[in-house]
Amino acid sequence: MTPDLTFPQDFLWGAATASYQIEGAGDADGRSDSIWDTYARTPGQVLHGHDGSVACDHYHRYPQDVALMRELNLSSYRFSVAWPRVMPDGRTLNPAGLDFYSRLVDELLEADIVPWLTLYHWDLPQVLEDAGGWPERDTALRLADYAGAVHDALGDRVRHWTTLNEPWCSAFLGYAQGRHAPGRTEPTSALRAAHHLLLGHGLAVEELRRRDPSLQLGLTLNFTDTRPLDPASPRDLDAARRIDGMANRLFVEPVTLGAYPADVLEDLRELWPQDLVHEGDLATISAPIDVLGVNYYATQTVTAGCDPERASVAAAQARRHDSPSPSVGSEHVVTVRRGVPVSDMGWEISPTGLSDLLLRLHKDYTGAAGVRLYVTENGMADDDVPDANGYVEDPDRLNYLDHHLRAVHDSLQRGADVGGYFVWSLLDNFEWAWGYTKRFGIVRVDYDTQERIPKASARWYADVAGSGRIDHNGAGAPPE
Ligand code: PNW
Repeated sequence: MTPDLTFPQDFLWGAATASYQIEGAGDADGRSDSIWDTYARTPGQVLHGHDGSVACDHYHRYPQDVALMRELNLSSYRFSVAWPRVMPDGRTLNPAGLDFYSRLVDELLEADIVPWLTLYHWDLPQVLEDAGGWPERDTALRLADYAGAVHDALGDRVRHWTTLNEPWCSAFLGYAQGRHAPGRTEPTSALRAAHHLLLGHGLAVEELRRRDPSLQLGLTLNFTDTRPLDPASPRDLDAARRIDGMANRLFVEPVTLGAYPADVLEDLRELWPQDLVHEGDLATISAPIDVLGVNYYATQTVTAGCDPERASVAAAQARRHDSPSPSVGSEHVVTVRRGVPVSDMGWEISPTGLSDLLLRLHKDYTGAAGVRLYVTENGMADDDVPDANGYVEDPDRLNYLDHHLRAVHDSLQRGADVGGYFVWSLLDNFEWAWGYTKRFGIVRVDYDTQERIPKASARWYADVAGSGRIDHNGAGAPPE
């Protein structure tokens, strides 16, 4: 029999969402377009032409959604603020838009749920993209102003502030690969975007810290555990080093160590703009934080595609994806399928990747500085079929959550400082380029009626969140 796994008393049990993915109310109360409105309206970008104009209609249904969170025993809720609601022209405050978040925060506090606020989860006001977007340094300054304005309104009630969600996606999916808004395919602009996102994070931290030194501040990064296809091949080892460098270290190192990784700058030698980093930027980017948010979904296996067989895999993949690589400077590296179980996104499921990652981050980056790790996203897209009542049995998702929570517990026992876990996502929602075709929710949303129906995984998670422990209730064997 597997023993019960008990988590620390103060461990936060949460669920996460993001503004554009759930709110809808695209033009309510003075909101302007974000880059995702524009991108979704561009034919061929989002599957089936879906967009976020209605989504889960959370903007109007938030009291019901907070009641649901309470039923699920959540102790925290991670949400993001839509910049184009708060500053429709990118600069001037729109009190009507900001007020939505004030009402939401009050509702959460009333329900005894800790608000965990993210300032930027990808919905840049279109006007700021029209002025050049993240490749422009000024956008970083705008983020800091926006952070200050949101703090003026909510700082008396919100203690946990995340500046950015997954700047890797914003920079490289948005500006290099073009698979996310704003859909640009300009490798150098993507590098500029990456630096300015990080600079914006640092400036926002400074702005918030000035206002209230006691806030819990941080950012959320996405990490992919990256392995070489052939660990004996120097070229595959180099491929894994490069992808780990671009996806993981390019972001975590400037923030926690105050320097870009030297090997990555070397890989990017011909692309990295020499005028990009100004004196003092790295000091700003490495302004002390309290929290590092970790979004984790999958492992990936990479190869340099050197021998003919692998080169043909690479070519076939490139044809399938029909879009440039997000791995600027390492376009020759390809991800290969190992035949391990995958989610509905095709992402390789590996709970041990999460425990290894948390330990690595604690040891190499955050432990010594007393920065606490939180898993700010983890979850699984699953193509569940509802029964006649709309109820979904989702054993694969339930297993996924179970095994990843065990991995978190394991990392705690091995010394990592992990303060909480947020499942992605509370609700089925607008899954970016995939529209509504991928369902990550522990709660099913019927997009015709906007009815919310907790899935089996939500009931299971409510038990875990309520008791603070996982007991062995029939979940299957871990995939690895
Ligand atoms: C994250 N990739 O996105 C986001 O923070 C969420 O908004 C999103 O819904 C969730 O994960 C599930 O996708 C990612 O292609 C999107 O590597 C794409 C990638 C990674 C993360």
